[in-house]
Amino acid sequence: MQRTLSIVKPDGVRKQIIGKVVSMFEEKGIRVAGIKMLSLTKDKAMGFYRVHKDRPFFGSLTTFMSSGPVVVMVLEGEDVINKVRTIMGATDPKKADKGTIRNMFASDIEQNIVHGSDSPESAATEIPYFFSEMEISGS
Ligand code: FUP
Repeated sequence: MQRTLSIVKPDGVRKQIIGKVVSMFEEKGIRVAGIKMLSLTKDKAMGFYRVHKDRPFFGSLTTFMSSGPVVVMVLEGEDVINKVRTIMGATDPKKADKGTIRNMFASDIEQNIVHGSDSPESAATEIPYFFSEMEISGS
């Protein structure tokens, strides 16, 4: 059993598709083990995306991520990291497969609705960035 960190980004919350995103994960047998809404400060967004700190889009991305509330989730299941990334689709919605979250709902490469950890190592740092053990219900 594997865990990953997913986020419905501020554009997803503004578009009122929190439920749709969660459903698309649950319909594939993925379990929600932790979930909450919060607003990221610019600093907290910069900390979360620190691996991208030298990229040209870092300032704009962290301003966007702190522009409104987000929903952070711990998702659980077999091979959940890869499954979630398949359901999300490619980072750039123009390249995302049909029927993926980003294909259906995202407007551009920055405002792309959803985040999912890209590896077990990322999940291991991203989950505790938002959740204490007490806030995660193991299956
Ligand atoms: P992903 O794992 O699909 O979320 O993609 P990355 O880790 O490569 O990028 C993280 C976030 O940075 C993306 F979700 C959106 C943003 N980004 C941009 O704004 N512009 C880019 O060219 C690439 C990524």
